[in-house]
Amino acid sequence: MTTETGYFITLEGIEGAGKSTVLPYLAEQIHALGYQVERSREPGGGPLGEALRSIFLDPDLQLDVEEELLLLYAGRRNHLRQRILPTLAAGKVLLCDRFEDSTIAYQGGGRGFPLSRIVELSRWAEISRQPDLTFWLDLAPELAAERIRERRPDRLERESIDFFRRAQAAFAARAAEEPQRFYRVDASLPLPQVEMQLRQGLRDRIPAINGKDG
Ligand code: T5A
Repeated sequence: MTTETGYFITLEGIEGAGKSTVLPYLAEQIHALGYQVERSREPGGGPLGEALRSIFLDPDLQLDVEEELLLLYAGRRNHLRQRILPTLAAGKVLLCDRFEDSTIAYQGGGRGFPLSRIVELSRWAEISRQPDLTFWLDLAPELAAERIRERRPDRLERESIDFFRRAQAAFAARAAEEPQRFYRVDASLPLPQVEMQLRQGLRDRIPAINGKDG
């Protein structure tokens, strides 16, 4: 590796936007730029987060938003300390399916929890590192719901279409506030065109190393 610190790259968007589908492609493209890549996800990623993920998504549990936030931030702190920061310090790319923008979209936008209190909790949990690049897979909630119609819904997927409209609006607001970090991808297009946009975003935002150009 020629870089001293790696890159933290996240994928965001509402359910069904295509994050899990494109993650392996994106990892390949990052590798082609000359980086070692580790994939991760939230909820999950670290040992504690993975254990909490099944609780968080359990459709048989009734959690209020405060309980959701406490689970998310316990897992996120552990993920950051034990996985994200060591990976970046080793000069690698950490590619993560969702991170804190999802909390702002779902618990903030979707559930209406005050943003200032999420920020306070994030500071308290010492979430000191934000992504360098965030691909926002932008897809209308109606189209996204259509794509995941067949599967058994987890706890969040049981929410109303209005919940996902509010989450979508929160992602759009984040992307507008931080254009230098966010890269919007039109996720309504066929997969090859979605992949083309991701490849372009990487080329625009992440320098190739070791003489490779992706
Ligand atoms: N959550 C998470 C919070 O509330 N707060 C937080 O802070 C965090 C971190 C995570 C849940 O937790 C919530 C958000 C979520 O509700 P999850 O299982 O990880 O749960 O859920 P998602 O990340 O949303 O995963 P999904 O599988 O639901 O969505 P994806 O990964 O975006 O979509 P994907 O890739 O599975 O694709 C869905 C379908 O669409 C097809 C795929 O083949 C698949 O069938 N598809 C396309 N079809 C046509 N054209 C394309 N371009 C397509 N791309 C994919």
